[in-house]
Amino acid sequence: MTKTARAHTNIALIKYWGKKDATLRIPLMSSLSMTLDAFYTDTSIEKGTDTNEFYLNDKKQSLANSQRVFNYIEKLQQRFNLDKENLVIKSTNHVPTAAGLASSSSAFAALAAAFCAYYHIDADKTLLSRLARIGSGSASRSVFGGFSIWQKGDSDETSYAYALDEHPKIDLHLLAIELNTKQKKISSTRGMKDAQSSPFFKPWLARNELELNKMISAIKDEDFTVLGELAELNANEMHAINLTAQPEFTYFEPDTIQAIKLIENLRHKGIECYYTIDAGPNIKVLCQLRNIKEIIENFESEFNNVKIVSASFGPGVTYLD
Ligand code: 2P0
Repeated sequence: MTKTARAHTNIALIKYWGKKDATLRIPLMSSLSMTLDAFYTDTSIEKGTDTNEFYLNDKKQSLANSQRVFNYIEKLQQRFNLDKENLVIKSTNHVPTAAGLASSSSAFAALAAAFCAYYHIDADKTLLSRLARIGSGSASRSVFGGFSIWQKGDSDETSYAYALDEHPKIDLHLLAIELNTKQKKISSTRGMKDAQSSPFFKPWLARNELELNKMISAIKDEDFTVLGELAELNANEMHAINLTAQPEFTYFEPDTIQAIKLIENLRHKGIECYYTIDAGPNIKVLCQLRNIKEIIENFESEFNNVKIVSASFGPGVTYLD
């Protein structure tokens, strides 16, 4: 009996960048994201034999590369008082390498859902979000489509995502721009821990509720300008904190700055677009349908061999068998 689930990646417009409890992945702030149609992970679980096996994109993974997955599975087996058993887990990432998007959000949302299906656990979406959160914080939001909010809560029971609007009408598109394929040097888990040494971390945290509420209003009002300006500000706040951590670090590369300048120039020319940046050097452009073509042309003429993938709203978790 094989059970398969699909989850899409999400991009945070109000970022999660700090944990209150690292084991349970309880965040210090609430976050809000857009689930993306273009990028997803399919994960199946079936009964194993002598050992656990993990395949990623049809390639059997080493023990070391499988550890995070099976540590997570073991945690869930314990939580539901299930006997420890060997499983074969197969994941296919439909996240083009060109996207420069992390796949842990879709990966752990799909894995949590496949786990529940395999063990016949009747998990509602709130429980599914809590279970996905334990695998990777951002995965809690990928349980839902459209816009979702991960309310920080203060315990395993109260820290989960919910849907703000699964079928948004706002004209909002994301262009994932691959500028720099270098492996990131600092994992998100590490980066968000180190960022807390910045003198600006606490002031940023104090702004979380205000920024979240403003973003919710922008979405309800379908106000692309407010949404874009605030998403850009929030991303820059996160990166400013990294730059002021002790010791400082940054995910920016020279190409990142050049891309920021290009977006500023496009705005001066009247092409409205904004950027957001996660734990890596690549930029994601937020724009409206009518400007996609021109923005892509501008990036292609400024950067050699740039790869660009366009996305809009995707659905929440689905079960494939
Ligand atoms: C986010 N990021 O809200 C933020 C913004 C990256 C920058 O969540 O440690 O893989 O597994 O809970 O979810 C990426 O970090 O971190 C992330 P863990 P995760 O999307």
